Amino acid sequence: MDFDTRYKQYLAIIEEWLEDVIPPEGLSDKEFPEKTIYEAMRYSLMSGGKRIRPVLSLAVCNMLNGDEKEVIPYAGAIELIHTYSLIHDDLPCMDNDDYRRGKLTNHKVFGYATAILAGDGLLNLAFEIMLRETMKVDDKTFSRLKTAYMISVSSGIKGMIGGQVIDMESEKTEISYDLLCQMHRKKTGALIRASVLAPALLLNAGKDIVEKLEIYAENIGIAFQIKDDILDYEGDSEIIGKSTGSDTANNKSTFVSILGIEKAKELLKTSVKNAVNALDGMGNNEFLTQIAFFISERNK
Ligand code: GRG
Repeated sequence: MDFDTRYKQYLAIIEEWLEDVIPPEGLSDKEFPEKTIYEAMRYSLMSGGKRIRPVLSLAVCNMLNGDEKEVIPYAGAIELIHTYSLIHDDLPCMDNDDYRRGKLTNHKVFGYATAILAGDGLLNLAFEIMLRETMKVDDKTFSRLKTAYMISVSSGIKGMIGGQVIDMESEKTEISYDLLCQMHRKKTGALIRASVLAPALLLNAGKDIVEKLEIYAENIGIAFQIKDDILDYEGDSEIIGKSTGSDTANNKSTFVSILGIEKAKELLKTSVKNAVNALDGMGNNEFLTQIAFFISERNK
């Protein structure tokens, strides 16, 4: 099966799952006086992201011959966490963006207060879902617990939130290459790593497999961010669905500003190569290999 068909198959599974967990449109005011929050959550969640994180989880599950049903609640929870982070990141007190995924940002449509609560609502829902899954008592309970814990650490102060803080504090100053890498390993990389490792933990994969997946995840995480910086520098805002050039306009330190565009592109290639090499010797690794290339070749 070719890459696009397989990606679309995973997408269909994820979209169906997301539709199931997010309340539908057209709720009655009488029955749901709080319905604005559902609309705001749905607006951002169902607005056509690439879903690369849950796709990664399903792909790793497939490579390890696992059961998708076991993985999807955690993969989906990561997408909810990712969407909350985008809503909050777009707020005027953070990155102040008007467009996301080709649509007006959440606060532009629903106002600041509702956008903050919609982000909170998605974050909370992710943990409700993971706890609900983890409470099922059987021989997989402990692996589910480890997975939920790993995802909470990855999205918290030691992971994504920590990275966001480094980002905010280093605005308008040129930071060192080491700090740039550290920031992105947390801000962007931690949730990508969690998406790759969640199925491995759920399926109790061996140490050698987890180690290889860690190297793969580290490298695609950094590749993802380098590509993001390259797209901000030379991408097409129509295709990306948000404004470009904001990093330069805001004097942000990026892989492009620190290394220059050519070196950034070289580092992107090297990271993809390292990711692909890490999968060496693992059977059924074609799709994950193609994802590494997809990350570096994407135009949005
Ligand atoms: C607010 C706690 C908090 C964290 C925000 C992830 C993040 C941290 C901010 C997003 C800013 C940004 C553009 C980061 C670069 C990499 C990235 C996460 C891009 C967006 O992810 P995609 O490309 O988006 O997967 P889609 O829309 O496809 O889901």
